[in-house]
Amino acid sequence: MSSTQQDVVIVGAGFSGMYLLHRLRGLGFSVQVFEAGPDVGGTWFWNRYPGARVDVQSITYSYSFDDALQQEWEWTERYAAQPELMRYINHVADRFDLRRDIQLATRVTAAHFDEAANRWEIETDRGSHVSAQFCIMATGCLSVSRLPDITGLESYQGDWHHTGAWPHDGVDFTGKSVGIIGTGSSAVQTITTIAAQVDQLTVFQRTPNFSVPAWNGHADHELAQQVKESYASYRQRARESFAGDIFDFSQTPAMSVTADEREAEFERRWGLGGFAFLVSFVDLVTDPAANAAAAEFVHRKIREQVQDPVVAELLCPKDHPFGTKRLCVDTGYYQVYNRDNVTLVDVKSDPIAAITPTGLRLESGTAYAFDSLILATGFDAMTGALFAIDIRGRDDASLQEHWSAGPRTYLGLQVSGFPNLFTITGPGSPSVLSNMMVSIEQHVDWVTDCIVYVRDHGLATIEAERDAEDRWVDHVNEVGAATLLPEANSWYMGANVPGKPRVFMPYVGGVGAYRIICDEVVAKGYEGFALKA
Ligand code: NA7
Repeated sequence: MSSTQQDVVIVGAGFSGMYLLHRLRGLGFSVQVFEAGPDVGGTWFWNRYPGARVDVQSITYSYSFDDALQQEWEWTERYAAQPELMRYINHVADRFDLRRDIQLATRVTAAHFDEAANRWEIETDRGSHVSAQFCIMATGCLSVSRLPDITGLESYQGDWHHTGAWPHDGVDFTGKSVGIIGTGSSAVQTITTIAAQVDQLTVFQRTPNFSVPAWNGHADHELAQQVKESYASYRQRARESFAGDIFDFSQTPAMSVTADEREAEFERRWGLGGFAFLVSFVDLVTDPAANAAAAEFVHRKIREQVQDPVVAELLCPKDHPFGTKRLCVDTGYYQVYNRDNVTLVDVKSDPIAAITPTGLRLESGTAYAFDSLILATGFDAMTGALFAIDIRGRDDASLQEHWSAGPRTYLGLQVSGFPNLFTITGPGSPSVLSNMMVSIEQHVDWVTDCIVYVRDHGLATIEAERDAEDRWVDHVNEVGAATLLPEANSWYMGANVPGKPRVFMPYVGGVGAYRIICDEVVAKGYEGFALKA
């Protein structure tokens, strides 16, 4: 049992934890990072399933904090694949000499606030104990993978893998029959990538998702050069935007233009690729008529691409409004179903009853056999990684109790009753609705400046006030309720985890507007936070 004193403990060495370490160390703080994985990278380390790729263009989905880094790094593809992201992450870790303060393969199990000492007492599964003034949860929003609540997995004789905890050395599916459960983003990327490799692929779909084309390809070096020449203003535009990305967010209501004009704009956006389609008009996720028009356009695209009309209909999402579950971004997903070796099975009308030694069985009794099973069944999003740690604040109260009816934060940054504890891209912040890199950098900068403020003013603690937290939670709910987003059974709503409170967790006010709010809070002397000497 080793015991040390630090200024700051950071939990997690993904994009957030790494940048936090870099900033805080540069400001003279002693910092210890704990990372559960055997290497840095967080979510990108684990999600190494076939075809794993970022859905935001890499010239935008990258660190902006160091100009030399962003000038020198060359992305090879428009949307970087996981191996390239890992090369980037490792390059950053080496370039900024981060590894010496990161203890790998060490899971933080508990973080308890000692009120008498105003310090966090942190325990790990390796028996180490650290006392720190500040504790920062850089634990990721999609970092706890979720196995489906289907019986019989332990009886399955083939090999099975969850996309979010993929074997480091990969899996060779050549010549194998493979079953995959799930049709979210991870499944869409996996299916598209392995379809040509496997002998037979059976896709078990409960809910079809809307997917738009990425039009991925080699990086456009001329464009990259242009961006680099004005990277500062490019990054600034992303920071001030709604989603932290550089695309033209339309201000036009969809129903204010003619049907032909609407069609032309949808078509143009479809051609641009990626999330640009989601903001073709200002009101796609607020006005039901606008939403229906977008859904109808995508349905038509699906029917055009899929030859078998029965399969095409099954692939058309009809049980939730367009854009209310995370939009998938694909490279030839729908066409995959034209292949002879790919079969789509609807497990909404005939649910999976059990996983069997050879495959799985549906409630109707229909059985499927396959050599390998892929579980693309998602994550306990946003709160899962925090609840995996026994976090206790004042009066020994646990975070889990405080959040029993859904997460409650002030600005997604702090929780009342938990002084000097911060969450990076926590619930109640734009996080998963945005380009995560922009939101991560904003939170890291805000938290770092806050810790400097506490130090420079000789303070002991900073803590969200209960009132401020209540008001923020109301605001997050109000903004969410003004959209169609709460209608879907999405992981944003906690709906994918049985028993999880049904609450719209991220803040949908936009990253630009949110940043202004956070900055104003600081300008008003950390309004809504109690500062104690
Ligand atoms: P998602 O988007 O949560 O997708 C999980 C999928 O697994 C989804 O299609 C689920 O269907 C399906 N699922 C889960 N449990 C079952 C059972 N029991 N039976 C059948 N199907 C099931 O996770 P992803 O990993 O794809 O993506 C997560 C995020 O990572 C993504 O949004 C991006 O932000 C990156 P359901 O919809 O619940 O009917």
